[in-house]
Amino acid sequence: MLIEFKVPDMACAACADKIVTAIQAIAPHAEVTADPQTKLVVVNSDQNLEQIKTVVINAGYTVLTLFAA
Ligand SMILES: [Cu+2]
Repeated sequence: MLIEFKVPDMACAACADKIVTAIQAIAPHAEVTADPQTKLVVVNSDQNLEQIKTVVINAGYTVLTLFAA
């Protein structure tokens, strides 16, 4: 499943790393890209959308879901 969402408060590379690490903690095999410039996070994983959202929120960020398929 490909999930794309915006994280408007992802300000820098450290934020991006934190988000990627948080997602990979529950989905070790997920392909995750996080771009602080565009604020876009793309996750390719079998992990449930709500669980991915929850870990990003728990890491201290805001999640705006754009697309999941
Ligand atoms: Cu940052």
